[in-house]
Amino acid sequence: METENRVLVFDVDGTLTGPRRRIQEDFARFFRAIVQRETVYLVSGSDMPKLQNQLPEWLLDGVKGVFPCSGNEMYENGEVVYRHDHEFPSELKDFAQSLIDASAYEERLGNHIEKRTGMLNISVVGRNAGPLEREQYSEYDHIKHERCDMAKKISNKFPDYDATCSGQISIDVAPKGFNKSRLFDEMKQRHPDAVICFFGDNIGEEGNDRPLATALLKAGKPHKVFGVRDYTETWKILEEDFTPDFQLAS
Ligand code: M1P
Repeated sequence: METENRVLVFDVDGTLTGPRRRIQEDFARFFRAIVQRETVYLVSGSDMPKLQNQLPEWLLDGVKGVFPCSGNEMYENGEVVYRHDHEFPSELKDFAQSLIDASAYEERLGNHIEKRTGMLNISVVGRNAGPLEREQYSEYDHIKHERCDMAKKISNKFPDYDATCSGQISIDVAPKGFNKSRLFDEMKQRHPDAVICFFGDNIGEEGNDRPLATALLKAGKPHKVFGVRDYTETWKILEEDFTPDFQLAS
């Protein structure tokens, strides 16, 4: 299969970078060749300012398109192509706040409910947490499963919304369908005959990469989904399987 007949879509946090961390220099150097050779798109729960902190300009401008806010925004060559926003009911925000208030986790660092295009990001420790505070909350969450419990409560109480516990410290909430699966239609329109290869670290049941992974696997084409643990695994797969003469198995 010709390389121009495949499209590579990458999640960012946990797939190309550490959670909310800048891309590693050595991986960025390697990844540059992929961006130059392949048709590459990025998708992230984060908004554009966060992505600009994590990724160099050449990468954001060099890929075919960037889909921040779980695909509720699209950028091409640094310009906005679309924004699909949503007005969230105050009952939902109040309920999220009540869950935050009820948490036994003591440290609260501010910015607990962040409005992004078409989604809310909710965090008990708060988005102002630095790397150490993130690690500490993440350890607590691994033991208590607090985020997934909160996500289930939100989804149960507001059945028109999905709550996913991806990332390290937060939950994303969006109306049903306002998720990364939006990319599937966009890719089909732009590259109708291409095989789409998606790399994400959160393809599990509650993960925010799941809707796109499911859409691809249901489509009946030889699309590929690569669930990765971190960027080093993404790197390994790209090195091993995406050499210039790599043939996608059908
Ligand atoms: O891309 C995964 C997640 O990355 C961040 O999560 P956290 O801050 O919890 O590590 C957020 O941008 C989140 O929206 C996103 O889904």
